[in-house]
Amino acid sequence: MDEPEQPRAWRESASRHAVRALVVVLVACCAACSAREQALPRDAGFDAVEDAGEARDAAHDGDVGDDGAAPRDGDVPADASVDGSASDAGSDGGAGDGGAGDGGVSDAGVDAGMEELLCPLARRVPTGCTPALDEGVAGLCEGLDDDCDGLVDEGCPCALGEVRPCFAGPPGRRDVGACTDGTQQCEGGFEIGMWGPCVGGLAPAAETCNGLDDDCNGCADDLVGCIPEGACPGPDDPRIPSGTPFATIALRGRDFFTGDAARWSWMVEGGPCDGVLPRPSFILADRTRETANFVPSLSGDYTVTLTVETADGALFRCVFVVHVRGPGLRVELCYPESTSVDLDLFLSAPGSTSPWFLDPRDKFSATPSACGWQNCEAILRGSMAPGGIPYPRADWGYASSPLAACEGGPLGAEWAALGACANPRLDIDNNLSEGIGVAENINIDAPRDGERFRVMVHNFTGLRARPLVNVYCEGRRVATFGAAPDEVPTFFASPGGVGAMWRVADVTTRLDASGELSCDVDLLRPPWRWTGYDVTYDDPRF
Ligand SMILES: [Ca+2]
Ligand SMILES: [Ca+2]
Ligand SMILES: [Ca+2]
Ligand SMILES: [Ca+2]
Repeated sequence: MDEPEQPRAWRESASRHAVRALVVVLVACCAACSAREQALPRDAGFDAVEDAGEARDAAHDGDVGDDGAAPRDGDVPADASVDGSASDAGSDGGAGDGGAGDGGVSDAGVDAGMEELLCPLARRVPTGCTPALDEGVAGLCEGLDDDCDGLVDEGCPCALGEVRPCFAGPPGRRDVGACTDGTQQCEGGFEIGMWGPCVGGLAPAAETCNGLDDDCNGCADDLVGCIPEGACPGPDDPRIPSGTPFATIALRGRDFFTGDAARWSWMVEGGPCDGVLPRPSFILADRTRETANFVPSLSGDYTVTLTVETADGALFRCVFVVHVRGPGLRVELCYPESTSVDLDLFLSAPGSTSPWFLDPRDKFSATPSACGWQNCEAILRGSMAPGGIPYPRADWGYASSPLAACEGGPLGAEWAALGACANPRLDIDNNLSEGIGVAENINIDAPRDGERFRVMVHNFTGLRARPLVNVYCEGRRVATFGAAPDEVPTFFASPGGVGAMWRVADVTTRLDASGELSCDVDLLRPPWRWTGYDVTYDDPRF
């Protein structure tokens, strides 16, 4: 539901004629200092990048301005007052602000004088904001912030742990310009959860001179005097690289900036495990060079920021999202205590209901019917009883994947010695010797239709830990369990027995007629209960 555009005459006022002179002065000034107008100001230095980042963060936090762009702070140069942000608020009618409320009469006059020049009314994209409402009551539970109050799907019920796409800006601006979806997860602890904040992706942000429509109003670089020295990519731009875990992704600055560069700077932000792990889940090499090399270890969305300090001291900035997609089903575990506590991830064989341990008193007697450290890594370890039969490799009838799917990982040399990547496989093992502070994951590159897998996390070392589990289906995160505020409350092992087990969820894979994979994920509750996680101590049951 788009609000009607206000007629131009509506904004005319007596004072407008007085400020027209000011507009002329501003335009003249801007033409005379083009370098400063073409990008963020020199004196702001790289701090301006931080400010811009904060503005974008603010948009993610739901603090959406009247026109849907992130709010500006005091460091933004004077010319910002005539860019698309304030101006299109007036013409859109804003998000219910009546159109003339912000900035006062003289601002409105300046904006009105410039806006048609910078972004003609016919091209401006309406915000699509509805009047304030409860989106749950209204049944508007579609991943959009319909009423532009900064909350996506407030009041809408969901299944705890579910993750889905969302857009953190005004609905009309979705997929316009730089704008692209992020994700939100269902939180709340009870049987019926509520949608959490929409994070990642790109919401409308302050317009900068970079060839891209940053505030997603329909006009790129609607700034006075802007002549961009490059072109940042929108979400579907073929210049945005994509990739798979462990493959090196080249981030080429020259694909985006063509002017004279004094300094290059790259920054990458990862997914939920990067908020938990003591070190990044990716490598970013050559981060101050024209071409940086980025090696992710996990699937998911990574937000990349390129900042170029131009030869004349201005800043040119691009922000875009790189999608890293490992195929099939991927389950990953990460936890903040990963440098001092050894948790292990297990995935049951399709349809299995076997107890997780052969001997209820032996925490190293994991069942051979589940995939874990004992039978799913490149090198197999342990035996089913002290001095007994070694574990055979988990073989659930899947073909192996080409070596390229795993040889870039921490156990790449071991997989290379085997000649292929097994399925299922545990390709990153967090342990307290060779793998400290990393995520742990189990992959099945080509699961079949209708298979059900149970995910379990084992704490055998005793100390308390706060595990977080992500489920990816064809490279898209579809569920996250154990993230704040829904952390596993008590997860420490007793000294004897098999320790603590968290039965996280059952994942059922679905293949449609075209072979496209989807996954149903069902959170597991304790038997006969509707709340809490299914955590046991010294109980090996499935
Ligand atoms: Ca809302
Ligand atoms: Ca909604
Ligand atoms: Ca714009
Ligand atoms: Ca721009």
